[in-house]
Amino acid sequence: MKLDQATILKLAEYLENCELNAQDTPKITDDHPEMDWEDAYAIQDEIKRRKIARGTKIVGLKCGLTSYAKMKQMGVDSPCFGFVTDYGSISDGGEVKCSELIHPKVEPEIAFITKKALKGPGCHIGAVLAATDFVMPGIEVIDSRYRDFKFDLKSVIADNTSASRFVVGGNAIPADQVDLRTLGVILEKNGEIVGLAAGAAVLGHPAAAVAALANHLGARGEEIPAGTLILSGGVTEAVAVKPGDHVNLRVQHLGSVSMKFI
Ligand code: OOG
Ligand code: MG
Repeated sequence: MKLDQATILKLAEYLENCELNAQDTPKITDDHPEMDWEDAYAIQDEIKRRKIARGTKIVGLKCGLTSYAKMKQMGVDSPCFGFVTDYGSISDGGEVKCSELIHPKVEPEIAFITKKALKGPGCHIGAVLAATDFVMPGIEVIDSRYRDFKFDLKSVIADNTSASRFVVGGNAIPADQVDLRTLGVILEKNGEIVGLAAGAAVLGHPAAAVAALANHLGARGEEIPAGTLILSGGVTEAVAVKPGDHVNLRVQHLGSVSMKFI
């Protein structure tokens, strides 16, 4: 760790307030270039602690920057991990208030729900599939607190990987009943196709993203508990949305899920 505890607490409070007040900021590494990976996750952990202390429930975990399309769009070269909250959970077909957000974008994702705990190191696709209860389609709304979505990996990890809102729905299908690599994914905005891909866009197999999360947590002495919702990461580039937009995601065999922006 390169930052002292007081700086970690201060940056967590600052970034969380940016989220809660829908206020953007230059990336935090501009003022703290010495920040390391441990500092970045320590800031994210402190944001989580603040939320829990205020009564917020953590309702799932997320993998980010797991597809080449996303890494290329954001100019980074490795995945990151974060969490999603109760107030971020939107019902299928539900509304997202843009006034609460800075510059929202949507991403099509495959969501996993576990039935057994997963713990790294050495977690692999097979272990993930064996521990998965079912998979579902999900749309994640990301809303980086950084001005114009300009960040580096450490800044975005500290900012809970741009997590904001999400919806899951459609059909809950056991993971062994579909080939998650060839699963077709179609993202539509206002009836037009804005993203097209197959599951393999996520690290060759979406379960590899969940394995990477388990290995990341394992290195910190933590695990993915049974019954956890995990967003495995945007399959295509993220697409900007504004009030009035309607977004629908269709995933082969898994049905569809949608949200409206007001
Ligand atoms: C970081 C979050 C990325 C995903 O699915 O790739 C993410 C960002 O692009 O702002 O959630
Ligand atoms: Mg995402």
